[in-house]
Amino acid sequence: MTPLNRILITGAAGGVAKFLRTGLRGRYPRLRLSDVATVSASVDGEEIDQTDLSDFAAVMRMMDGVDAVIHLGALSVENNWEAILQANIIGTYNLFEAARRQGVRRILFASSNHVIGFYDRGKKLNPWSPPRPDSRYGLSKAFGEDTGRYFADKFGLEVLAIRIGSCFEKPANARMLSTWLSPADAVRLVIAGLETPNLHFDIIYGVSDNTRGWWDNNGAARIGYEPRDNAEIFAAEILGRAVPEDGDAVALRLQGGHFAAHEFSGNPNRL
Ligand code: 15L
Repeated sequence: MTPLNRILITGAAGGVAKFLRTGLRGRYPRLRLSDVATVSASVDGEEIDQTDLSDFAAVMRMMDGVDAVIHLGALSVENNWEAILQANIIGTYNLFEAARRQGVRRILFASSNHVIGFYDRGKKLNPWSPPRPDSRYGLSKAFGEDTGRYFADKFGLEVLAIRIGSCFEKPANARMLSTWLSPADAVRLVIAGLETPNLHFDIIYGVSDNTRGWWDNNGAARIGYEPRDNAEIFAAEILGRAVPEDGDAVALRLQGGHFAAHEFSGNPNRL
């Protein structure tokens, strides 16, 4: 594989991008950091770009000279349809289309566990379990995964969809003892995704090696991702709290937690 010169990170002002920006610094000659919001000043090798992903001409300019993309740019929680449509649906399509036209080789698409958020917590899922989106946000991430598969099959882009669990400094509640992706594992995962030699289209879970994990992530080995962290070191502290996780019966039952419970109506028995 020819060396990667310029990597583009969209959504560069967000939390996950901040972990990656630090973790990837110095590994590739150039990191182009793009967001619709202001991204803080660059250090050597970093290029700052401000692009609204729903503006195709701007996305084409952003993509110029890029070898691989880490596509984090999106609304990262539930929102109204119009907002999700512009940022996550049209924005993602524009990103793939501009990448194809500009000859980008590889895209890592930041998907989310909310693609499968309507499954019960006990259910062991693999990446090919049928989607059960728990929100308009989760639905947009399912669209992004399918968009990646389409561009891989049709045009030969190399695409990895990473279904991120909960990527934060520490797990915040009992649910995240299962879904946590540590910042260091996020960096390991992205490096593996960028550098694995044989990729057509794949989906893997972006999760650490959590004792209470819900997902079969054996496919991670295919791309050389070996998580080293485990949320269990936080279990005693979190489970010892008076309320280890807040939420109603639907939130506490389903993998998607609050995202699944938000706007839920009717009888939970139908699930
Ligand atoms: C996500 O997809 C969100 O972007 C993030 O804010 C968290 O809520 C995470 O999922 C999660 O499920 O914990």
